[in-house]
Amino acid sequence: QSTPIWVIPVPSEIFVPDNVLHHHTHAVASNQCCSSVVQAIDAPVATVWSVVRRFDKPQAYKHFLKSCHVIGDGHVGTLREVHVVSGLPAASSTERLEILDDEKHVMSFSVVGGDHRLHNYRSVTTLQATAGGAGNSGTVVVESYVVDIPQGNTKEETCAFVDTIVRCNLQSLAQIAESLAK
Ligand code: A9S
Repeated sequence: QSTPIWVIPVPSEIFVPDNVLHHHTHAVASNQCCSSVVQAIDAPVATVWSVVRRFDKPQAYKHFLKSCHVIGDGHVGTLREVHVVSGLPAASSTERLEILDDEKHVMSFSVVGGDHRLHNYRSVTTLQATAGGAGNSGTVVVESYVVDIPQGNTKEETCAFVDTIVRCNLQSLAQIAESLAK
């Protein structure tokens, strides 16, 4: 049995207030890995949040997903089953809403099943207001995750795979929020 160690994967150059940082502090066992992706967006927090909070519609900005079916009322504990576009080593994923905080702008989900290799995946996404370009208000999104390292893969391979997906998702989120804010 391995004892989990606590990991804060957010780079220290990014200022994250303590009440937000504690959401990004994960218990990570030796068979798991943990990392984060940070994305600046030139749109107000409210605009970015309007996209992120839709647990029922992740395919709005996650282009690797082609459909989503929700079981539940949108509160914590709601499940969704997403289907994946072809070309990935996955077909579907069943995910549980863990946190949806409309005041603090924190959302979290965990993977509870499905046909893929990312077992026990859990991610947390937080939004913070910043001074954006030209005096407009902007947003910094931090998304951190922890996941089991699949059999036959290294920690580095696993993090590289997941970081790529999360980075694509957050770049797409930025594009959508920035066009909504125009
Ligand atoms: O959906 C997310 O926010 C993040 C990730 C890493 C999702 C990964 C994924 O849905 C695939 C895109 C299908 C890739 C899962 C759960 C497994 C994969 O292999």
